[in-house]
Amino acid sequence: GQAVQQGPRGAFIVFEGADRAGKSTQCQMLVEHLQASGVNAELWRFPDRTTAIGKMINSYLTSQSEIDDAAVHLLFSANRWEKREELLRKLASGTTLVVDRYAYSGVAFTAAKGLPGLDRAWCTVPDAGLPAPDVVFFLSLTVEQAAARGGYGEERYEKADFQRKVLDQFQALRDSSWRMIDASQSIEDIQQQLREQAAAVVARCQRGAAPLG
Ligand code: T5A
Ligand code: NA
Repeated sequence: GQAVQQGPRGAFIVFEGADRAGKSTQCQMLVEHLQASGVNAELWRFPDRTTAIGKMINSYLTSQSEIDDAAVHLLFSANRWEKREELLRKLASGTTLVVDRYAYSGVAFTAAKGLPGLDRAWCTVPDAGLPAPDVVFFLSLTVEQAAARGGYGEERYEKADFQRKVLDQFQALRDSSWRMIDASQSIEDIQQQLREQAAAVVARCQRGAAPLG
């Protein structure tokens, strides 16, 4: 159904960045800070591994299953589409959503594979029409800095060569909603900058930003 907006809407805040940049750490801290400041806020993440589609994605990422590259790309996108209505409803009802990864990751990771036919243009099509975030905090960290942080984990895309290609793809996706954050700083320094920038976005939405959808 169509989301009906009564009061001011919540802010739609997305975190992006390569693996190990500290997205989940910062998202968690930001949501707790917003809640403590009296802002109605929720933490979301993509992939949402709890749905039926999300379980297929999880099994792919942990190499328990093989899925065709185009097909898994569409599953990542479908995983966002299946949450679209709830996302719009929450925002319309005044809840601010802090979202750990979104469609930019979807495009960057598949396009980084460099497969014939699956170029960036093809990769962006399935996500066209999803709500656009108010702001994207891009946590910027080089592959070398990520490696110094203890390296990558065991999941499918966590390899240095591939991560370099992902970072190149992200560069090409950057738009006016992006705020670049130097993720090599301390956790506390990054969080401080995020709190200031997020507060401005939340205030802008409270003053009456246009509804999303
Ligand atoms: N994917 C995702 C697609 O292919 N298509 C899609 O459409 C989407 C949405 C899973 C994979 O799916 C791909 C991208 C991914 O490869 P995920 O579940 O978000 O995505 O990945 P995770 O493995 O959970 O998270 P990341 O590896 O991306 O790590 P984070 O969240 O960036 O980093 P975080 O916070 O877990 O921190 C990593 C480590 O660094 C330390 C932390 O303590 C932790 O040990 N750390 C710091 N150390 C020093 N200084 C700092 N400032 C630090 N901040 C954190
Ligand atoms: Na994460």
